[in-house]
Amino acid sequence: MSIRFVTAGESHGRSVIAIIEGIPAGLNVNSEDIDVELARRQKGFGRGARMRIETDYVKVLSGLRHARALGSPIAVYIANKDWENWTNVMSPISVDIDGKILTKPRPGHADLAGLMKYGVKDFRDILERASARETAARVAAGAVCKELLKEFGVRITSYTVQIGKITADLKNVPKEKIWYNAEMSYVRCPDAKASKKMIALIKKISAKGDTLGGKFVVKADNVPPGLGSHTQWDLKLDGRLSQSLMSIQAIKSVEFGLGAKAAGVAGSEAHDEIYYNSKKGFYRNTNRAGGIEGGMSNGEEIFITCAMKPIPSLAKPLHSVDLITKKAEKAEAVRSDICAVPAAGVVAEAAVAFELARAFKEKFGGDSIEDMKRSYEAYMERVRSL
Ligand code: EPS
Repeated sequence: MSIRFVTAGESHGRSVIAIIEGIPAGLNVNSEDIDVELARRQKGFGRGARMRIETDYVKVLSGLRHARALGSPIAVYIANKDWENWTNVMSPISVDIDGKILTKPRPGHADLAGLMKYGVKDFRDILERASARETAARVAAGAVCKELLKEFGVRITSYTVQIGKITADLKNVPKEKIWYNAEMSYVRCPDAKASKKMIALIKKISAKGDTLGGKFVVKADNVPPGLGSHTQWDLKLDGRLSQSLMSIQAIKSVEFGLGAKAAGVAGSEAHDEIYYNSKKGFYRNTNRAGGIEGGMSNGEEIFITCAMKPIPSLAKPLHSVDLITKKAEKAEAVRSDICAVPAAGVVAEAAVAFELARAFKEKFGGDSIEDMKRSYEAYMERVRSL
C-alpha cells in the first residue's frame, strides 16, 4: 500500500485531525517530534492574534505503540483552543446564532466561489474549512513522513527568500549557515539584513490594514535517484510535488531549480552537464533542474521555490457586494494574519515530506521499515555500481 493522508476539522471547530496510512511498521515516531514541527509552523513575524491563543500539540489516537508505528492508520488530534470562544457559532447541533451570518465575501478568499458551489447562505460554512488552520494537520502528517525519510538520510528544510518587494541576498551566507540562520530569524530568512527590512515592511503594511505575500525555498537533501517515474503523467515526481505544494492555501507558483527563468535562456544555460569519476560516480556541477529530470529524482538536491499571494483577509477591506442586498459594500473584515510566508515554508516541508515518503514507499515497498531498508540498500548498491 502507498502512503496517503486526509485531514478534517474547521478553523474554529473543536479540533483539526489527520489520518495517515501506509507508514511501515516499526518506524520510530515520537509525538514530541511532531510537536516540534507544529511549533515551528506557529512562529513567524506577521502572524495574527490567533497564534497567541493556540499552542499546538498532537494527541495520538491510534497507530503508534511505545513510539513505534504499527503499520495501521495513525490518527492524530490537534485541539483548537479558540473553540471555547466559538461553541455557539460552530456548534455541530442546531443553536440560535441571532441571524449573524457573513454575507460580504473577501476578494481572493474561497468565500464567493464556495458559496456559489455549495449553495450556502453564510460563507462561514466555506471559510472555516478553507482556512489555513488546516495546515496544522498537514504538518502533523508531514512530520511522520519526515521521520520515515530520516531513516534514509533525507533532510527537508525551507527558508524565506522574499516578503513583499524585499528579497534576500544569500551570496554571502555560507551554505551550511542557511538553515541555522533561517531558524533564528523571525521571518525565517537567512539574510539578517533582509530579515530586518522584512519585519519593518510587515509592520508598515499592518498599520495600513493591508497584507503581504512572498517567496520561500523548500529543499530536500540526499534524495536517491529514481523516485517518481517518466512512464505515466501522474507518476512524475515534479507533478506530484507541485500538486501537493500548490494545494497549500495561497500558494500561486511552484518552480523547480531555475524554474520560470529557464524559459528565457538557451539550452546550454538551462541544463546540468553530466560528469563521471570513479569516486563520485555520475555527477553535475550545477543543479538548474532542481534535482528532477524526466519526472524522476536524479540524485541532486531537490530545490523548489514557491510564491505565496498576500492573505485575502484585509483589516482595510476591499470592494465587495452584499450577497443579500446586492449593494456595494466593503468585504467582511475578520481577524487574520498579516503575512504567513514564514509558516508556509514549514507547511511546504510537510508537503514535500509526504510526496517523497509516498514515492519512497512505492519504490522500495515494505510493510516493515526493515524490509524497506533492505530494498533501499539493494537498489543503492546497484546504482552505485553503475
Ligand atoms: C486564517 C485566519 C486566522 C489565522 C489562521 C488562518 O485565524 P483566525 O481567523 O482565527 O484569526 O490565524 O491560521 C491558523 C489558525 C493557523 O493555525 O495557522 C485563515 O483564514 O486562513
